[in-house]
Amino acid sequence: MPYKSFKTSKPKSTITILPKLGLEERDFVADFKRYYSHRLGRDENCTSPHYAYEALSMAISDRLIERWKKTYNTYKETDCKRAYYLSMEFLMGRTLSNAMLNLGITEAVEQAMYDLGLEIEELIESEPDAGLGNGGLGRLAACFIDSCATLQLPVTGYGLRYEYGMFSQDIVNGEQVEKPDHWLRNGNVWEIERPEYTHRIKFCGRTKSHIDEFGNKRTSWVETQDILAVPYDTPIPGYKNGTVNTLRLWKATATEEFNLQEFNAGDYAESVAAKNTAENITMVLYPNDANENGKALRLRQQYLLASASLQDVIGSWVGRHGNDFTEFAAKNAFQLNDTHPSIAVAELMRLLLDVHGLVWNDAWAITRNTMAYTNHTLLPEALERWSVNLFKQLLPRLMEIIFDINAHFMAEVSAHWPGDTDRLGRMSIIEEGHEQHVRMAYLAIVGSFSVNGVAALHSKLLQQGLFRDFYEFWPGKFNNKTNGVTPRRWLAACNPELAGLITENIGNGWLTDLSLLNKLKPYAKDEAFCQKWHDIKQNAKQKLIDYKKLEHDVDFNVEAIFDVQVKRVHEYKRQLLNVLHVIHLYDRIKRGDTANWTDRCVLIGGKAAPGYYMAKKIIKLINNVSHVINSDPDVGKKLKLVFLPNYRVSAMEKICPGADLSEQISTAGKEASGTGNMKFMMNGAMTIGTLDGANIEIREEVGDENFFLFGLTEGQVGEMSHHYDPNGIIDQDEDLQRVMRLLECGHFNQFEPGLFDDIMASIRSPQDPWMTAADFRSFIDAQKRVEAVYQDRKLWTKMSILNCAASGKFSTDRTITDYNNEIWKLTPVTIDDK
Ligand code: 26Q
Repeated sequence: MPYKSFKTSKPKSTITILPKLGLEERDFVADFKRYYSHRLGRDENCTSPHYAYEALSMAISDRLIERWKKTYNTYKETDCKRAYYLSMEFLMGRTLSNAMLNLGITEAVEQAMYDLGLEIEELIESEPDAGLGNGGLGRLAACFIDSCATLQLPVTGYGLRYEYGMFSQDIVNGEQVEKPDHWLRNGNVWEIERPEYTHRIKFCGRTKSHIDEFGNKRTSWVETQDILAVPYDTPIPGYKNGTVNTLRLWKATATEEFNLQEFNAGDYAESVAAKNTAENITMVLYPNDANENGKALRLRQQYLLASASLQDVIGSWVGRHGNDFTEFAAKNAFQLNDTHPSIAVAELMRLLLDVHGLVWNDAWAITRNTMAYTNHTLLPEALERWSVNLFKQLLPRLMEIIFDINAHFMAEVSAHWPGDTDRLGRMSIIEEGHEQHVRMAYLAIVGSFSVNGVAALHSKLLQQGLFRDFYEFWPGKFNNKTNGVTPRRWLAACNPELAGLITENIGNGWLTDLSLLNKLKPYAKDEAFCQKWHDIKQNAKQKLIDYKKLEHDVDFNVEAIFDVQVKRVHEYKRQLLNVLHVIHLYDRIKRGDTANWTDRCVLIGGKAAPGYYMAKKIIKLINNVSHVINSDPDVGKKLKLVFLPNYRVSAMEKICPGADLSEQISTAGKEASGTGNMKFMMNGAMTIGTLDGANIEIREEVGDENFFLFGLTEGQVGEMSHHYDPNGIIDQDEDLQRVMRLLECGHFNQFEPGLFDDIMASIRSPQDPWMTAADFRSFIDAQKRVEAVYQDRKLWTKMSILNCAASGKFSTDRTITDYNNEIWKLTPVTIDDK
């Protein structure tokens, strides 16, 4: 009977078949109104821009999710090779304007908000930064996933959903005060919780072995204390191409039975506390702080990321291929963002051996053919080491596997260099000593098919220094991938005026092929174009002043050179050298040595790790010097020094368009790459810098005549360290003597005696690894060359244009193309965006 069959057989679900959402002004007006009124329950009496921001974001998120689903299904159907970017940090910043730009709806949305009587700028500003990273390494991960989506590459970002991001920085009496950053307080409209993809993560317990039916030793990890990893997904749109990739961040939660066990034992309070311990794991982002090294909670975080992400990938593999892993390495690649997720090497072995029953050699071949490791530092003190005792207690099964990996590896080394026990000791993943430690970088190198540095010099120094033995063993494993930044956020979105002028003249191809900026070169000779360029730069400087006026009472002068150094505060980055220059200029003014003077505004911003004593002192010094200079009537508009509090992604978006001079003044050989240098260059700033990190490549691209070079080379630094005599240098240099005298007589700490003694001692120490005194003279001279050029406005503008024109190499589209061609080897997947 037709009637009956109609009632019993369920029709195929059509619940997700929807007409495509419109992208016109009226569509955004309608959707905005519905969300604002019916979802958020607000009306015209609500004055907070936050809800308007939410309503607009929900409307835009709908458009992302449509394309997201399509991308997801296309990847599944094509069964393409995939890559996964494993990172403890994704420093995403704000999402709204980036989503508008990449969907190509900026104009329609701006019109819609205008129609509604709303100020779009106000909505954009009410979004908190997603500050889930410390600095360069975290922001690089964010730029990378933008480029992967733009290049239509099937790449997923895996990270942690910290409840508290990078602390927010207040300056109180010139000192840094940290405030927790509860960025999720008002919810996050861009993420979707997916509890159905939760994974179980084991900790502690013990291991138990037996021999299986084939005579293989099998191990299980038992009596563990488990927690759950719940994924939250954020859509990552490509630039106008219909691709929307995924950033999947894990949140730790307690298991039900974990609580129940305690509860049954009659201790209710203990059970709630246990839940807390579990949820603590993803509570807070660790600041990049030597004092935080070796903390058990950090190791728990790292393991949670590695285990949850690998279980996720393997789970979906087994869903498609069953327990057949023969093609796994051909279809999957994991990029490890520094050693932070490198426990993944051992965890992949554990999953393949203990959970999926593979034998050692097969599991090891798969691991070694899927993992790739990126190093981001040359500072030996920054290399991660974990105490073997802590490891054994927290992750006993992983520790066993690492010992086994090391035993196999030591056998390989012995076979290659028979009898070379020194080398075995140097290369061992286990560092011997008073206490044994696991060297995570070595684990990462041994377990990967690719090891790269992040700029040409850095990669070369890794091969010749830190990883020399490994390079001799496996020269083919080592390669360079010079960093970049996404030109969508760092030019198109943050500097629409400059972007508009560029597009007007050379078309819009540069947005996805930044090398096309070289078409700007001939315009450096075009007077009308130069005038427009200059006006836009001056406007951006004025906007920066207006933005900062809110916080400062300093009288800025747009005609002055805007000299900017923004980055984490670290001795090797030498904010101190910058301050010495400022004190020198101040001293000249006070002495009346101001013939042919160039006005200058020096802006310095950045956070110090909470436990980094010297970095905090440097911040205090900057603020004290700033106070003295800015309130001295003799100085007037000739010189200003301002410390910009709470430097972060959204601050850089306002700062880089308005910078004339970019300070990249690290001690040569210490800055792996730098990426702020690239953002400034793209926005037409000139660089004053040492031959360090990517500065070298920036100078190569733009030409020596368009770069202000100073300082010792990496080789000279190494050479000089054996006989470094800062006091001799100071005695020989009248200017430096005067600067030191001002510092030493307490001119900048009149009511705080002794405050800067440690800073002065560091400059005068023959052991000063940063060699600040050594580069002083050369820095001052380079700054004089800066001033001479700045006084020739036409020449400066020409050089500014040429810097932007030569910045094409520093797009992450180029970087990711290199990662893909040389490491991942993925095929781009076109998403039908009709
Ligand atoms: C380590 C142990 C415990 C807690 C935190 C950490 C930790 C966290 C973050 C250690 C290092 C970092 C971040 C390092 C970083 O940002 N490095 C920078 O990476 C950039 C991208 O490659 C480079 O451009 C910079 O030169 C490099 O300093």
